[in-house]
Amino acid sequence: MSEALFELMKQAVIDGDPEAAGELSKRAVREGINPLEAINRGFVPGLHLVGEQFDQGEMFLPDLVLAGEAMKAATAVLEPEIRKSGAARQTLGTVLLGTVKGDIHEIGKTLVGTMLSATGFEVIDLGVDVPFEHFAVKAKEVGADLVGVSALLTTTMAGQKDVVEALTRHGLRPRVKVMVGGAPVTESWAREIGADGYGRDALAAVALAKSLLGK
Ligand code: B12
Repeated sequence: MSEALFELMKQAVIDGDPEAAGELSKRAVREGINPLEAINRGFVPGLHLVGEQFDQGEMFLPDLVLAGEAMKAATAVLEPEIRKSGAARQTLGTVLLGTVKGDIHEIGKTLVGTMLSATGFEVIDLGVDVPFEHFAVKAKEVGADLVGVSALLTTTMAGQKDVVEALTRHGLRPRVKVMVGGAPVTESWAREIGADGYGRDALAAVALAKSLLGK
């Protein structure tokens, strides 16, 4: 039964229909469907399809924008549910999160933040288009244990390296750990830039954060 709902969710993103995406999310909550599963198996496949079609010149920027709006309408309903389900209440550590300078993709980064806080981390989200130095200044200010850096564009990935370097310049490495993620990012890229780890998705990010902080 959830399969049919997941298919409607995918279609709502493809159609760029925030209203339908919001309604379908509410329906998922009513029907007791796991909110992360609704995101990952319902809405995200729609975004992947839109991304592919955009890449192939079959969809255009307005389609991408509307797909993003539909996804945000869905996460506005589902992310609070994920947070509610967070059982752990002790703080596992402080995580500073942001998308690198020049990059305004926020959906994946925000989802990672939601999952981390549902697990028991204190999450400080710096938002998108964050200057490299700002990661370091803030990490010092809040006493972050871990910095998570998101990049969705091949052109902005290099900014993750700049963040690692800024943290080093501020004398925060290796005490403050760094994890990176985003669609074009890989394990080998993480190693190459001297980050401590790479997370493929929000669940992997939680596992990685726990292991980096020895939890
Ligand atoms: C929605 C979207 C947009 C929306 C973003 C809306 C928003 N508020 O975030 C808008 C319309 C703004 C947009 C703009 C652009 N976009 Co865009 N966009 C997408 C799209 C379709 C989906 C991204 C998304 O939200 N995915 C869903 C989330 C859940 O997945 P995710 O982001 O990958 O995050 C997961 C993991 O990567 C990981 N993760 C993410 N961050 C982190 C961080 C850490 C620390 C860890 C551990 C893990 C982690 O966990 C997340 C959760 O599971 C992708 C296609 C794609 N398949 O990725 C293109 C895509 C990323 N965009 C692309 C492009 C080209 C652009 C533009 C340059 C288009 C243009 N000509 O203007 C602009 C760039 C603007 C800018 N300066 O940033 C290209 C990038 C190509 C490339 N190789 O660089 C893609 C791949 C589309 C394509 N196939 O061509 N985009």
